[in-house]
Amino acid sequence: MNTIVTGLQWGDEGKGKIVDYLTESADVVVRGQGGNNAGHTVIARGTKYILHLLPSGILWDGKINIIGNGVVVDPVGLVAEIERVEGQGVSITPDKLLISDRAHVVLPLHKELDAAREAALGDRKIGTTKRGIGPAYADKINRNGLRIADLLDEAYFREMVAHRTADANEVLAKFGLPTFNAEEQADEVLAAFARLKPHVSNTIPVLHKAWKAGKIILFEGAQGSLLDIDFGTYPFVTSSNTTSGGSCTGTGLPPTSIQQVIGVCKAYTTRVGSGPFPTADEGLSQYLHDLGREFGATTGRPRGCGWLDAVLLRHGCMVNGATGLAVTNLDGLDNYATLQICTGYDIDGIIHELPPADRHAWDRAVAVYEELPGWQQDTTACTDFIDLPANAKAYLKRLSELCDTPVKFVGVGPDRAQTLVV
Ligand code: 2SA
Ligand code: GDP
Ligand code: MG
Repeated sequence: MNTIVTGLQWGDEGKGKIVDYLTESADVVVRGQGGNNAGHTVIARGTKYILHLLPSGILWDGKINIIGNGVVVDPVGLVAEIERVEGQGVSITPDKLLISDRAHVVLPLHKELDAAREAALGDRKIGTTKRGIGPAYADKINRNGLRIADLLDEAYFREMVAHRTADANEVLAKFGLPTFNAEEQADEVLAAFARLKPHVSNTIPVLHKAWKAGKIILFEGAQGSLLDIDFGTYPFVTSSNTTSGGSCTGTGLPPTSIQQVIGVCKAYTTRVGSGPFPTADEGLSQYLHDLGREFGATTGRPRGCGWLDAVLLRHGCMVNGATGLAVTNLDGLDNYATLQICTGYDIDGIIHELPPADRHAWDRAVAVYEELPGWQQDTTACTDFIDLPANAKAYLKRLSELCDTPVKFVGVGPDRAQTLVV
């Protein structure tokens, strides 16, 4: 079955781990949105890999990994990532990694504009990863972006970078920030592109051929549903459609090619960056940070942590059309005597089962909780769903009921092997 793996919260649900796990029985893994803002962690055979632009199927031999048209690619960042992952013993050859010639390019100036805008916003900042994602997508929509195909024509690329740099320099000068030299910028990107060029092609027919031949395709989502530009906690979102629809527009494969959507969520909730977070809990954050968990895989920022929020999951399952759930990090709750699940938001005395659109309503939303008993047992050594403590199974059952979607996988540790099939 061709399957979309998508995040149901604010990113970092463990999508990388689930994609890596499912890759064993897949042929092709494709990313359709986001850029190197993503940080997908995979731990396999004792080695930890952090992937930003490389699809998480890259760790398996004999699989095709595709960076689709909907992704924004920072050529300099991607080359650094390839070199780092190759240094960990993974081969990255042109038959194993394909890059769409329609993907947009993140230029060094996009990163600078991202940082400048965040600084200008002050305490209203989005809390971006400063990887230039917003400005690159803004250029795409504004129809003055550069695509990977444009890098194949060096003279044209240089000319366009000169135009784009002149515009960006006006903005940077206004903020009193250092401006860019167009030639140096083009040189840097073109030098990186020399390493990437053998991987570039029209990836649409490659995907269609695989589909028609009955090969198994996995769509790897980045970020999460509440960071979606349309369905998230706008304006505290990323700049792409992170939900399942983005997998089609971002790859060129149509909805009719997909049979399954796995929504990934943690057994609790995390968020990094600014914006509302009704179930945030200082005690749970401290507890998980003390265990060395929940630090950003791209920036190292500590993630805020809180109780499971069924309002988010309900919305996420709905807009993604989730056919099943992968609940990760169940082991993070192993030591708690009592657990809370948020079943609704109280906004001005009215209970809401779905997230509001009004950004000020979010600020007034008070989580309404249901209490469940913890299991207070180590689950990390469980190798079968059946062996989970009864209270852990009851917690998963309640989670599933609240968002009307069956649990298909459970994570009890970060390693590939710590994945239970229900
Ligand atoms: P951006 O950089 O423009 O996409 O930021 C906009 C918002 O999207 C959030 N965002 C993320 N949230 C969670 N994880 C992400 N990836 C990294 C990770 C994050 C890190 O895997 O840990 O290392 O800090 C990610 N990427 C974007 C971001 O926090 C803003 O709220
Ligand atoms: P992604 O962006 O959705 O791929 O998730 P990240 O890799 O950014 O963050 C998820 C974090 O949780 C990483 O540190 C993973 O290694 C870790 N992780 C994933 N699943 C599990 C699990 O079931 N248990 C534990 N303890 N850690 C997990
Ligand atoms: Mg992540």
